[in-house]
Amino acid sequence: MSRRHGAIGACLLALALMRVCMGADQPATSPSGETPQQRDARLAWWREARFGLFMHWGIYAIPANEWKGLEKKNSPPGLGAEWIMYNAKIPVAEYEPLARQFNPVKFNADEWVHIAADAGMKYMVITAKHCDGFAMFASKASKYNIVDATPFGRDPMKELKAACDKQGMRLGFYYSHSWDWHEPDALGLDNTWDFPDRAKKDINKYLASKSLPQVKELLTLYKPAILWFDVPNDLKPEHSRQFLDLIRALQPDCVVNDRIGNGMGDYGTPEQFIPAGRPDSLFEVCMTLNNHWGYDKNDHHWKPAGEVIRNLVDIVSKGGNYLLNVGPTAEGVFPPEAIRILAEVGQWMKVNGQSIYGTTAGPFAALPWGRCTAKPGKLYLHVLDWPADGRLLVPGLKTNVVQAHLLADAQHKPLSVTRAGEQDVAVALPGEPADPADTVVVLEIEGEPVVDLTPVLFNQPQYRNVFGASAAKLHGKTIRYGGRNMGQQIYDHIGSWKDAADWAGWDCRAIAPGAFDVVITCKADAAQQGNEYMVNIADQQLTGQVNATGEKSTFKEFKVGTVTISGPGRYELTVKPKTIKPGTALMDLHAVTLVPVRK
Ligand code: FHN
Repeated sequence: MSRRHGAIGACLLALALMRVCMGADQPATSPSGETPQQRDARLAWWREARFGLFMHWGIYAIPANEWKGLEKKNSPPGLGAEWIMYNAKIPVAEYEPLARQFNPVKFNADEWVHIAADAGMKYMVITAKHCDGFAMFASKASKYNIVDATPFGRDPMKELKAACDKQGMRLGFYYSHSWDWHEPDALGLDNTWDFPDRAKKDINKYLASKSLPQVKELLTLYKPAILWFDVPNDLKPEHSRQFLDLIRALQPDCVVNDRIGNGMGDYGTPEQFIPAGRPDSLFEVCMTLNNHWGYDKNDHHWKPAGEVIRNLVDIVSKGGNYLLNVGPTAEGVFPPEAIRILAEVGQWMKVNGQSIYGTTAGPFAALPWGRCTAKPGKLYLHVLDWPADGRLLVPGLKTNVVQAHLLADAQHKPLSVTRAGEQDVAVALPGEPADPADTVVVLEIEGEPVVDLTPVLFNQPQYRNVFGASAAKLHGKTIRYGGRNMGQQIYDHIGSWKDAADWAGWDCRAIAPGAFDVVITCKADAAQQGNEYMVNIADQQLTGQVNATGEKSTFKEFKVGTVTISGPGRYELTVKPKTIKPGTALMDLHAVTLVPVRK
């Protein structure tokens, strides 16, 4: 495979992944001709569910991201185990024999469903066919499947469906409808080591002979609640339409993700990151429990249960779902660490589930101590950073609070609630949190929450008042809000700030006098070193100099100085360039943080 092919592949991948992983293909109008009411009814269970299990399982679990003894250095970060065929450019003739070794005798569908249910998950999505082309179900369309090509000979999708129905769990299938490294005519990020001549490839042939027939089989044999397609590049609108028409004909209520392509899905799928702001359409964040989708025998970077709970709360507080992934082993079991962590998450969900299921995004802008989810007449305050002084300020809540209690307290012993001025409420909390990961305070309120969304400056030293790029008002011709990149360190930012007249601003409200250290989080390359900017608030001005922050995507924090807010009131925080060296942009600014100075 020539260097040129490699380069094309790599940028194709980056582009395709960037688009889908940003959840870019958001549906404008309902592509299935449904009325908004019909669509809402069809998606109601999915919006209520909020938390699901993703499983990447296939014959790639056998090499477990090692090939010929070499741990395969992953091409794109985190895309390893299920990508071993692509990353190691394994010929079909060498990869297919893995099927003859695949015999997951320890597979127990009831157990898998029980682990998910016990973790508080309401639906499961499993890889029926990943990009390696191997079907994990009884497919007549291709003999390259688990029933016909393995010693196992059983159909795990049939068994999972039965177990899900028994335990009231919804089952969905991941299906790679565009990419297939086993097939000579598949496109997308294709197999160029067995089938180098791209010009000869006819995607319609692959779709008609394998992809569409297998999706039809999945719909007919297992009646899935969800079809979770993956990177749709090279699929034209008429292709996505073919899949959608098939689904609407055979499983009208099936929920479909945006990666069906061409704006024909029901929801966006940000991958491995949580949107900073609140997307204005349905979304589901998919994320690995360690660093890999498929089983990787060397990956022990497990997210602790507390991190999983906080991710879930962060996502649900923005109106999203969380699809958390596990890669089962070739024997057919979940890694023990995954089972342990999911059980711990389940403990929290057993106490706090009502603050997740069927909730909507909370009404508040920024809450330095945590997040908020809502139901009619109730606000669930998720306290992730317990106030050392026991005073939980609920900023901008104008609505009358009827009662407050800890969700974990079965007696619902009332907590003392005081109104701090017309706009704010304070709840007196006990000394210690019930759960350090997240302790939920329930506020029962009169009617719909009415909230002043102007961020409030918290004076309690433990809280940081973060004014993020996604919330800034941008002024000028060149200044832009920038997305994210696929990497572990993910930062959104204000960038391409070339015009010294351009500036960024945030409104805020102080409820008491106080001093704050001003810290900016930014990234800059060597050329930007020396650019200068001014931070203004409350008639005070600080001048800062831009420092280079190292290689490509390193964001760093810099203290610019200290400001003093003399008293309650509304203020505007601004960042304006002072000098921008010719041919450069000021910097990439992720956030300005006002940190209360400890007295
Ligand atoms: O390449 C795949 C990857 O293997 C995995 O399936 C993820 C899950 O969302 N999707 C693609 C990368 O975006």
